[in-house]
Amino acid sequence: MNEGAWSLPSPWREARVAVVVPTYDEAGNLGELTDRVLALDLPNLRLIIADDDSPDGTGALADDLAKRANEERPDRMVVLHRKVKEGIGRAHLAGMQEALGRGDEYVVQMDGDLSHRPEYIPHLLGTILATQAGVVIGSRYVAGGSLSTQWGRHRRLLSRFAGLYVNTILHLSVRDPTGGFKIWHRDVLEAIDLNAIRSDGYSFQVEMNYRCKRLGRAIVEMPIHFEERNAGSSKISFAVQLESMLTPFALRFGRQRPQDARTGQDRRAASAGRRGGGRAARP
Ligand SMILES: Nc1nc2c(ncn2[C@@H]2O[C@H](COP(=O)(O)OP(=O)(O)OP(=O)(O)O)[C@@H](O)[C@H]2O)c(=O)[nH]1
Ligand SMILES: [Mg+2]
Repeated sequence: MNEGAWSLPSPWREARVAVVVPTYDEAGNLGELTDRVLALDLPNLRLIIADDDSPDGTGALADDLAKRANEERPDRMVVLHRKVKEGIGRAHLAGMQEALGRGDEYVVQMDGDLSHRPEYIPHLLGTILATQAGVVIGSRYVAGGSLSTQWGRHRRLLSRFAGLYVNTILHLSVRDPTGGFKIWHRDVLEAIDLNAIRSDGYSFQVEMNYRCKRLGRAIVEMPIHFEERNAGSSKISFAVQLESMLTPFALRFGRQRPQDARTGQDRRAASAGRRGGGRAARP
């Protein structure tokens, strides 16, 4: 068993949880990550790796690890081999769709560089089960949360600014809206219409929070300690940063998708009902 990780009581520990990890050149981290995730006391956990044909051989390594894991239980570890590097958002979407297709009830998303401690996964699951939130975010910026001491002043400021920027435009009221360690209820992922997500890169995190809030589902934050990446290097490019700057505007002021328009109509009908003139008044 995984030292330092929670054991949840039954029936929570038997929940069907998929852990989706997008990887691009994470060969130096994947072995340890897989060991730590599969050592958790969650017997129905499935690990899904979404690799974009990493030049360092992460995909082949993942296949070897999966072969071993699946001797214990079939499909305990699934590897998606994607042909081109399309961004972390697209890789997450592929992993989420795989999880939904396999009937998993909760979907965790985490990075493959060990910045996100796998031992928090039972905490995330316990929190979503206890609160019935749509999504629980492992947050660096709520009380009890913390950042690696290796993060310099510039990086801390940038991260804080990004959070402020996103909250100002989208009114999310989330302390860590750009955080990437989360757990979702499958019903929210089904309601969101994953095919309509516009983000390719890191703005995926923000867009998903926004969609969740538009559905009227709660976003809950749980404190985590965020580590510096273990091995390898960051994949954040200028194009990805630009997308992160523009996406909040596109979400807030861009053309609404049919799903959002419906939500808007429902809201208008409900407020007309409250004023007494509508036919949508509820008992
Ligand atoms: N499949 C896939 N994974 C990606 C892509 N871009 C990033 N990733 C993975 O997404 C996760 C987060 O990427 P990082 O480069 O660590 O980004 P970050 O954590 O914001 O940056 P650092 O703090 O510098 O590590 C890692 O597991 C990456 O391997 C991509 O285009 N495709
Ligand atoms: Mg990272």
